[in-house]
Amino acid sequence: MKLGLGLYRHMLTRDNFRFARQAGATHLVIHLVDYFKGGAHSPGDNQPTGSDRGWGLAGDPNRLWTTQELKDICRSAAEEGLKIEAVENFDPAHWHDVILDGPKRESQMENLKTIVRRLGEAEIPVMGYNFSIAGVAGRVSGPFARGHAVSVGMEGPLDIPIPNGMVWNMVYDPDAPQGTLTSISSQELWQRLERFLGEMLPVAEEVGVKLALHPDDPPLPTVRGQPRLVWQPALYQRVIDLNPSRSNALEFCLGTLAEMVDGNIYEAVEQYSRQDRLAYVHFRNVRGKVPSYKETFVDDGEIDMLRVLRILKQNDYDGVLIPDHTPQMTCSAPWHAGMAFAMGYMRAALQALETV
Ligand SMILES: [Mn+2]
Repeated sequence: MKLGLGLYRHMLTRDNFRFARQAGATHLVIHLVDYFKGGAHSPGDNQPTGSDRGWGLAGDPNRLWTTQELKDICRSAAEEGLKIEAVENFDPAHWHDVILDGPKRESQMENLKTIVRRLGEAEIPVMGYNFSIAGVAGRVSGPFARGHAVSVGMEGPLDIPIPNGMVWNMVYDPDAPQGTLTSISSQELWQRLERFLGEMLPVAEEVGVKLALHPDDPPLPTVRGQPRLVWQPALYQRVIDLNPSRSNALEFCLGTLAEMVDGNIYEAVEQYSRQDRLAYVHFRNVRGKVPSYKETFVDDGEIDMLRVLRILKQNDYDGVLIPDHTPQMTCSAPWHAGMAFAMGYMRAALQALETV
């Protein structure tokens, strides 16, 4: 297994590449969506939480990430000894009507195919995505983790409707007419995913890219009045069964899976790693379950992370693990310190795994 680090868009700098390598990473997962543009939300060095209006403004609908831009990032990373394993998340500006089945769906499907082809050209093997109307909404931050470290969690469901012009917890049209999104059925949302996969996977396969679905975080049956897809561990199987393509893969988030009320995290790891469908793993820990849980330091939650690693090893998982989120540590570099702690833990755990 390989150690990686996730970096937000504004963190794609030489210094952060060096930080990642110094912490033992050989791989990076990069975010190209700017989650921190124009919103009332957490500081830029924490994961976004946002307000009822989401994290902030989506990107430029008319500007897709270019092959050159992707290759430049890969080259800068390679200069520091790192490989880009994945791009995590499409920009809502580029695919809102794919999720919403709106009038721009056809042209936005072309956007997504173009992006995946460009990843192929840059030799980035994975595109992570989260097929969700409400997105990662409804979480709060506070001094929830060990030693009053600032962390993220949920303290009750959020079902206020989503305003027009917003999807995936970001605003793509600030001038949308007043009003809110109509709720759709779970069946309708699954049909949209199936259609998306049916059109995308042949392209992804052709260019050697895996599409990796993140489960719904937080994993409730509805958030903001809209259905969710993967909100119990068993629902990941439904995604795999929708389309047999080897490019139909999972962005396997241990934290989100452990927040789910049904199932068992170790059985889920066994079930999905045995099928060789994990594109990469979000290796984080948590206490509690929806609608009341808190993210913890990696060694301090309810998941036995070493047991998870042993199962992954038994099933020959050879992909990348990244910390995903971690509590902020009290110092002048709260994000970096939190990540360095998680990376040190992961590095030690992987070394221990090799010696037993
Ligand atoms: Mn995750």
